[in-house]
Amino acid sequence: MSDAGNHDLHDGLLALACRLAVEAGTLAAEGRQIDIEAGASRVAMTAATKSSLTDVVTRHDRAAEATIVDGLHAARPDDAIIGEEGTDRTGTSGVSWFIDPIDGTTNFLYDLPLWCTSVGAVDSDGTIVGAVFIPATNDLFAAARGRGASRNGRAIVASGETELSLALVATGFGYEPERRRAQATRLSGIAPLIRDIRRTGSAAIDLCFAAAGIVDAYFEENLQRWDMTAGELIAREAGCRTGDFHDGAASPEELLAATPAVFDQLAALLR
Ligand code: LIP
Repeated sequence: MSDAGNHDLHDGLLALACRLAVEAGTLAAEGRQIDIEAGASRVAMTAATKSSLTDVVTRHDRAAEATIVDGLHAARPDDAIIGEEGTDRTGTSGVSWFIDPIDGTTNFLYDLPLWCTSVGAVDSDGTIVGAVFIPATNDLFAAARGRGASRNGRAIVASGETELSLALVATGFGYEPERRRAQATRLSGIAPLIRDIRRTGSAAIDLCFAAAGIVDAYFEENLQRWDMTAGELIAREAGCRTGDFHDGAASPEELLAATPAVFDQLAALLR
């Protein structure tokens, strides 16, 4: 395909990702508000649990995923779609979508504002486009491969922090108790060496905050591809260096996104 053809294709994919992230996030936010006004308890909002009793699914997760899947299928019926709430459609186009209808589900359940909808598309060369929408702040983060990253249409760049001791670092924890114990133990060794820790509860938001320089770095392990696909591209296109902790590529198993000057220092601590 010509460069112009690729550019047009990526424009279309980005517009689709942004539109569906906003539609699904808005639907989930409106649904949550209805539950609040009806006095629904957190138990009543919980439709199921997954890896542990704290890894919950609400009916809004499922409704938001259905909105995205229907929109993707209508616009691009030959694409593959993988979603956190069970969507697993194969495709023939070479484009695959990874969607997290509500990233930060615990925050959503507790009516804490830091949750988002994340929609990303990949091909054989990696992530093509990514869109992350935060309904509580009406922030839309977006990026297309090789074309920079934006927040509400304005270009964003990673922080220029060069000192690890001054770096504000976001991270997260898994749902399984023993994994959380190990993550907290390692964090106790890192915390004295950096400015401070932030734990938002959403990998996609952490990655967008790194992209916008709101934090200087973010790391986490044992994610899912839908947690990170859109946000990792946004962070990278904004100038973050991304990778694992061992000089390899970013992966759900090990993900580090940081302003380049502190990446190696933080990776060394994580190893
Ligand atoms: C969340 C991740 C977050 C992690 C949480 C949880 P979910 O995803 O985005 O980074 O620390 O434990 O896994 O479950 O809200 O979609």
